[in-house]
Amino acid sequence: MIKSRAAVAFAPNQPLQIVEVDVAPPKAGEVLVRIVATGVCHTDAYTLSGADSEGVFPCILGHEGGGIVEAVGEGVTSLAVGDHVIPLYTAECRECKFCKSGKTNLCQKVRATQGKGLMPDGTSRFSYNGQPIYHYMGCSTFSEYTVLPEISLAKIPKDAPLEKVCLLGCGVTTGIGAVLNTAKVEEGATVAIFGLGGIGLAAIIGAKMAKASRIIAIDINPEKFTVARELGATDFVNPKEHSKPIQDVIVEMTDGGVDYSFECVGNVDLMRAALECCHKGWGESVIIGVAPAGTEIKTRPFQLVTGRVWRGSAFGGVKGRTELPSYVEKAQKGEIPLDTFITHTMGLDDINKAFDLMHEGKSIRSVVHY
Ligand code: NAD
Ligand code: AHE
Ligand code: ZN
Ligand code: ZN
Repeated sequence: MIKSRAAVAFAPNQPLQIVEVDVAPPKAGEVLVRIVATGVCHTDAYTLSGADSEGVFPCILGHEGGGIVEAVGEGVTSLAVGDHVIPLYTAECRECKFCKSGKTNLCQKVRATQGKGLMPDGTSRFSYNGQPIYHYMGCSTFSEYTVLPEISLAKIPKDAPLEKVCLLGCGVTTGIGAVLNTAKVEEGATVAIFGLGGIGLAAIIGAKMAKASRIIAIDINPEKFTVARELGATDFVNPKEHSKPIQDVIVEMTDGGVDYSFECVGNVDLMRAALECCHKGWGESVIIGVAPAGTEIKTRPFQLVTGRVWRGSAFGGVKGRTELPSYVEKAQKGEIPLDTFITHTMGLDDINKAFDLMHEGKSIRSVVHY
């Protein structure tokens, strides 16, 4: 057992408590990682709010980290002590039906236990005062030390700054990947992006990389438009400034609708708007936002009959162990401006501030340094 400082979510809707937890050594196929830095994603806030059907408490949240391998369990071959890694909430075993399909990044090897807040053997490596604490999304990066399956870690070059490339563990990769892998936006296409947080702004980068001709940035917080413009958005729409449905506004702006749209908020009404602002015959809408348990999407089936397509994207369709190193390389070359996303940094003791800033609409990403 080692001691680790961690921000524990003891119950939904309560501030995280910074305590010293016990971390058990990695079992076979597992790796102990010292987290150097972690971003705070809206999904952490979503689970903390109690709206996540898979949310279990007490748990250690966090899934956007960067760290260094501290110890490896029996049989671990692809990683060694000292390697730099990014935890993956979407594992890549390379041998399950999903990994072998060539059609998805959604490896299922450890997904069932991960969704229950447990390691693949059905137990937790974390405890506090002798009581087990649940893992989260297979990552739990809000603990200085965490244990993950070997297949849930992407090895990255040692010269990549962990306090920046941690953002590639979720938000930035998700937004870029949704545009390039899921939608496969082509040169000259028109794109609408709903929600300009870490995910939506990264989707703008993806759209720019794909050479989209028009990138329409939509948010109810106009303060987000400055960075959106910096990253390449061409048009800016605040739904609060329009009396008609926002899909109608976008359809009028684009001679019938956009080629691609991305919902990066997690609001089912906005998901409908994002679908319905797509062009008849071919427009495709990608749902990235995570909506609360119990909510459902709706539209007239006619929208789909007349050629619009509704898709979803998890972690941008990216296979983490294989593809994440190339994202790190792009960030290293300056092709992915991670600094633009990091509006705040703080120590673990101040992690609750990161949630406040997110809810107040003041941050893009807060990065916690251990
Ligand atoms: P964020 O809080 O940083 O950003 C959300 C943005 O949406 C804010 O700028 C906010 O002002 C805007 N917004 C809120 N309501 C709006 C509305 N009605 N119309 C337009 N804009 C609105 O969040 P984030 O970290 O960027 O995450 C966005 C969503 O993506 C969340 O639901 C998160 O859970 C989800 N997510 C999904 C994946 C995935 O793999 N599918 C990965 C990461 C995050
Ligand atoms: N437990 C949640 C699942 C939410 C969800 O869809 N998560 C995304 C990643 S969000 C990262 O910020 C995802 O990868 N989904 C695919 C998967 O296998 O979970 C709920 O709502 O039930
Ligand atoms: Zn996330
Ligand atoms: Zn797999």
